[in-house]
Amino acid sequence: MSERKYIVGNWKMHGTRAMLAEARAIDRSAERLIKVEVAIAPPFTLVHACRKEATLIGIGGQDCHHVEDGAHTGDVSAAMLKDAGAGFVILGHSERRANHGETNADVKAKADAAIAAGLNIIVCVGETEAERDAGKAEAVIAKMLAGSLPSGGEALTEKVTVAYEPVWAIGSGRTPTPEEIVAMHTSIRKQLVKAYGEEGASIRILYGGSVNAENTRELLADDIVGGALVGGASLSAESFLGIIIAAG
Ligand code: G2H
Repeated sequence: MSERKYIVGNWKMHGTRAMLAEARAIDRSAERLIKVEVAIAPPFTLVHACRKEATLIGIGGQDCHHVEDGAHTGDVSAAMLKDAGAGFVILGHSERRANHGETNADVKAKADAAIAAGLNIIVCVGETEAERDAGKAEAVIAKMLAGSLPSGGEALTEKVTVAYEPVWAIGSGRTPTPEEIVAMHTSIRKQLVKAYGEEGASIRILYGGSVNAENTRELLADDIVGGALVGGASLSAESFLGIIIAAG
């Protein structure tokens, strides 16, 4: 692995203030791990506290609304996340798409709002098992990307990261083979160049789905895999640091 990998912990709906100790421990160790860029996305309620506890790693949100403020009970805007100390936001995670009916158009609107608010974005895409079995995975991902990426062209490329998370690999303990990951990342790279021109070649593409300390080295071995979006194994500093060390 020659490039600096980007390892992002997605805490999902896990964590009360007791979890701040994990953020602090990750942050202290991340200082020594200069070969790896590290970030965590805690629940909204912990974004500000994590930003205060952890000064070296990136802190982000897991979703945002597409308007800045208004009568949207229960929602949080990109500007609010930014104000709380977030530097990025994860958008279009398959759990948002499945549980909240988010469409590609919704994700794109959120992406545009996040960029306008000064946040970087991680746009998630992934096929279901049925789509993969039907040989449609690459076409499905291409459509998701075309519909979900923000407007604005190549000036945005350093603000955008794509996470490839096959739905069937999420929290299941199953992963694609390294060859399957490289094939999909290569396909995504082509789509990014199509969308953004040559600048699209520099957009980071992460793999996500059942990443752990044992499989990180193998799954991230190819340079085209820019890092990992990690769920369950990011919830303790010990297991997350195992992944960070393996990625470096
Ligand atoms: C995929 C991933 C993090 P996990 O959702 O985004 O979760 O590593 O638990 O499969």
